[in-house]
Amino acid sequence: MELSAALIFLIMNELCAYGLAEGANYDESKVPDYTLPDPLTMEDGTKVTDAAMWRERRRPEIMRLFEEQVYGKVPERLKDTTFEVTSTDPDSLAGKAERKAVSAYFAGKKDGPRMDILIYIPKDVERPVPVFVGLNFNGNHSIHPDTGITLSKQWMRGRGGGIVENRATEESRGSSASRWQVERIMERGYALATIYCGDLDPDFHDGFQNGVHPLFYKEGQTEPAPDECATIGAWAWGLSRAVDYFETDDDIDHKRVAVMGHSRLGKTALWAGAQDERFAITISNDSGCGGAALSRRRVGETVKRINTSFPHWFCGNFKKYNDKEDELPVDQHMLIALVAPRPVYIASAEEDLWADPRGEFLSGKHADPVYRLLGTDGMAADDMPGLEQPVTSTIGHHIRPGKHNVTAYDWDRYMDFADKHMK
Ligand code: GTR
Repeated sequence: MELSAALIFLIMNELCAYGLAEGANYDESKVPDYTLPDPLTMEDGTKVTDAAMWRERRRPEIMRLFEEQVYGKVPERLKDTTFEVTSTDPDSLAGKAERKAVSAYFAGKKDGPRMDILIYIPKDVERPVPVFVGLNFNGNHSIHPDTGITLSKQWMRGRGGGIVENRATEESRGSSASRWQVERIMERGYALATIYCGDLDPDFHDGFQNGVHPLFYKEGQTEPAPDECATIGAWAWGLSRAVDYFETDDDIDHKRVAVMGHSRLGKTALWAGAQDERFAITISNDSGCGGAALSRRRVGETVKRINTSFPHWFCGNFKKYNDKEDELPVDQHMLIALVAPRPVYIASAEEDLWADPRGEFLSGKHADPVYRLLGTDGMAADDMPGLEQPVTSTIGHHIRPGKHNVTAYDWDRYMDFADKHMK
């Protein structure tokens, strides 16, 4: 892609993130009639009648559909992967936390593909500590001004910079701090682990050469097959690799891991939580199209729009559903259902119309029958709640005032939810 085209692409996508895209529908009265696939009816028409049938037959069927048609298949962990704790500071954040930096070397070589996990562990809390894990957009050094965090050397998604040679600067330390609320998380007794998504796959389309994909290729393969994972799949794979690491770290409670993500990384958190049952809680912050929002509503961002703006996010087969949402064998309520019976939380923002807050709520609601079949309280709200009225049943929800973002309010609700369901 030429530099100028890349710039226009980035600017257009930023505008979309704020709900300004032209031609999108935001009018509830113009939502087309649609029929959702029933999570509790098998493809051959058989009804799912009990938990065993869900677990043994319907869940694997839905999983396969999401793998083949939406996000693409991912391999298991790579057998050569090694982890190294590269630094620790027992007294970071003015003595409130211990900071650890861990590298995962996916091919077992320091100069090969790797991801760096930044971990803060609160002091004076009994170990092992429950943890929130999430990918970040702008490098581990962006989540807090702490100068002990290594500045990422990876490609960065920049504002106004070139798409190829865009690197982090010292000034970008702490640039996303408001989205992470590190001190608040420490005060509430949770550890926080984060990884730059670009370590797994830089967020631009280069034909899947510069991320982890080449590690997955068979001999002679140069790009993913139409049913193999693209960028979101690779990101989600990385989150599971972080859990592999937690299983080796006595300070972290790998049975109490909450995965959280915002927007494109919220889509990723949902897909990670759906696939990997080691995530005890899955949290979607403003994940929108291809995340929590129902595709068939076509409100805000649509399947065609997302596949056009971000051709590298979903697997090749997903493009078949551009303007053909009704032909999808799944919709996003079934992604939520894959998380069942584990707690899941769907958060929206009032002004984030591009992500279709109502469609996000509805996928939680339409996953409720599966949660109930599995013996939980599902989603304890019949209609979409008003602003700042969190629902804390096994399918949790809130909508807050304001824009597409992660705020202290969002984090406080996630920690309330984790206190209730994970502590
Ligand atoms: C937008 C995109 C959304 C959402 C958002 C983000 O441009 O259309 O699907 O992922 O970016 O990740 O901030």
